Amino acid sequence: MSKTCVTVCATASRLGQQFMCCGNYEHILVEKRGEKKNVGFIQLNRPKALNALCDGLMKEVGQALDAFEADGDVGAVVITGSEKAFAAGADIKEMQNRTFQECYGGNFLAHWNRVSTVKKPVIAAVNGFALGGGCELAMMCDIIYAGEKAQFGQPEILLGTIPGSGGTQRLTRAVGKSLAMEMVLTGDRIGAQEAKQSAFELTLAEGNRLEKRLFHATFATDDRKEGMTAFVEKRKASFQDN
Ligand code: CO8
Repeated sequence: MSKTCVTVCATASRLGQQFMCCGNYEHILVEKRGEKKNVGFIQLNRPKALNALCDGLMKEVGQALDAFEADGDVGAVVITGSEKAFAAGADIKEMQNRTFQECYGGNFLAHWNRVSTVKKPVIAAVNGFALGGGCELAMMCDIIYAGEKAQFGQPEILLGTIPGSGGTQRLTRAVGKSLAMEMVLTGDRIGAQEAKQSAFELTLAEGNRLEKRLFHATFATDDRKEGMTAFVEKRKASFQDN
């Protein structure tokens, strides 16, 4: 199965709209769909935070994936968000006051990549914002179906940090080094059409581990703290290069 094949598809919005509430989850909606109930369906459901990925949400996604992986009736899994946001990134408010020691010592994000280890095909149905960890979550899936209004981006630089779960690695393989560097260094977003045009297939190497440690290292800087605090306080960040 190829990684990060981007397909522009109007069905993404339909997938995002037609769900029923079930399961004992706080941050996601989970059900089995399709005529034969053989599609595992996970909808990120933190609408007020544009589906920002908090630790609890990612734990629940892992639990739902474990259940679908173990369910012999399920042949594939779909992960989606809302019309406005697939996910606007890792939860900045949750990360704002974390220290380097907490991130590094606790191996922050270690369990967040369960999606990439699922043996069954996982499809991301993306509409709206897929930013930071949201873009990374989509890229962990085997296939991305992107609605016309999907926007992919790695805006971590604007918060004084860097991608932490594959943004510098999978994005490079998905859209090529030049565009990936432009996106990571500017925080600029691309739409579904541009993502599709730029997408090509490459294998994933072991840059992810290094990236995670560098992500942790940004928590040792004042600028990372300032970037996230400025976001929460709704003001422009004043970076000091520290
Ligand atoms: N974390 C926490 N809350 C968020 C986030 C976020 N990432 N994004 C949006 N929200 C909240 C806002 O704070 C706001 O809440 P409130 O109403 O309480 O103030 C609410 O969602 C709505 O947001 P906005 O008012 O800002 O909505 P707009 O339509 O004006 O703007 C944007 C939408 C452009 C998406 C804007 O919200 C934004 O820029 N969000 C931040 C995007 C971002 O920087 N993402 C990267 C985060 S860092 C990261 O992802 C590190 C990755 C680590 C690995 C993860 C592995 C899976």
